Amino acid sequence: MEGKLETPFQMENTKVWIAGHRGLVGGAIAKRLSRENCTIVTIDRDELDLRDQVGVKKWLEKEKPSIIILAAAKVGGIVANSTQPADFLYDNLVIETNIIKAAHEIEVKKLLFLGSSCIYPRDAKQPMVEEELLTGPLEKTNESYAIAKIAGLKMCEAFRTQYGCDFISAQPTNLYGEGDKFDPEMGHVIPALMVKAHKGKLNNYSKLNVWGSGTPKREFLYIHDLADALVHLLKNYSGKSHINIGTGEEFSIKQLAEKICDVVGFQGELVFDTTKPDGSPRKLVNNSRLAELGWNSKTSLDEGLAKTYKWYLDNVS
Ligand code: GFB
Repeated sequence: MEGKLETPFQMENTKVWIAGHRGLVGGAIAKRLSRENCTIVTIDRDELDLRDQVGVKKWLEKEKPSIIILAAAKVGGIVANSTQPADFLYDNLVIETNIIKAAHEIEVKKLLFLGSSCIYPRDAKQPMVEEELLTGPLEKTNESYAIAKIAGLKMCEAFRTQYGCDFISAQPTNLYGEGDKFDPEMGHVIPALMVKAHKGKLNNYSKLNVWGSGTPKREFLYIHDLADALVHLLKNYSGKSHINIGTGEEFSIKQLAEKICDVVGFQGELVFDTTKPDGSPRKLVNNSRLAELGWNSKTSLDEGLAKTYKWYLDNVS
């Protein structure tokens, strides 16, 4: 396979910058990297705004990490994406542009850019192989986010082609887990439904409001599986193509809502609010390339949901 390394890339004694360490993805990567013999560097948002080009360059020139994991992004669920398209496009484009360009200038050894399965066309053939990129129109509800992520992965490709930089990109499916944003309006479906079901249980509500028709299908990847896959990619891959990361399993939103009610212990009825958008009908990725590199996901949705709810109870509710 193109890009598969015969000798693994050495992470031992390297300095790794996790851009976005406070987020769902960045937090899980920090935890996973604590098992590698490397030094992690981070900087908080109030000390460095990643949209500030000069500030990013100065910080990188001072720290000189040899690896960058670009997990910083403006993210949110379907309503956040469709109501704030300017912020999703601008913030994400400028963050990735600043970091990727400066990474080249300070000659980092390796950079890993995080994208999302929403880069693929709305009606892409399922499960979506990497070559489905740019073969058709995008899903409208997250077009801005997708365009920014496509630009980021193309930037990694372009810096590799023109300057020989070892920049790779990963496109994970819908993520969830400890450290997520449990916001019922702006969050993704799992944390949003968990909060709603939890409040419903506490208040003895008879109904749970589920957005859309309940028929769209999604592939959900547990955040600690993602972090493990990213470290695997860093060590074993150095190619031009982006790489999908998923579980190979999809569930309808109705099935997901039922599972969340079970985990939470909410016994009311599901009510589907079709005034809210469904988004893409399906977003299942083909994981063959990642499997060829030797990685498969481990955590079932049931297990991941139980761990996530426990974390929510201990840390948020
Ligand atoms: O997770 P989600 O917001 O994002 O929604 P997308 C997934 C599905 O769950 C949609 C339904 O069909 C929603 O209508 N849903 C049901 C809900 N109830 C709820 C609820 O209470 N909250 C939310 N949020 N959804 C995202 C993109 O799309 O995919 C992101 O917006 C990112 O940018 C991510 O790319 C991977 O899967 O539709």
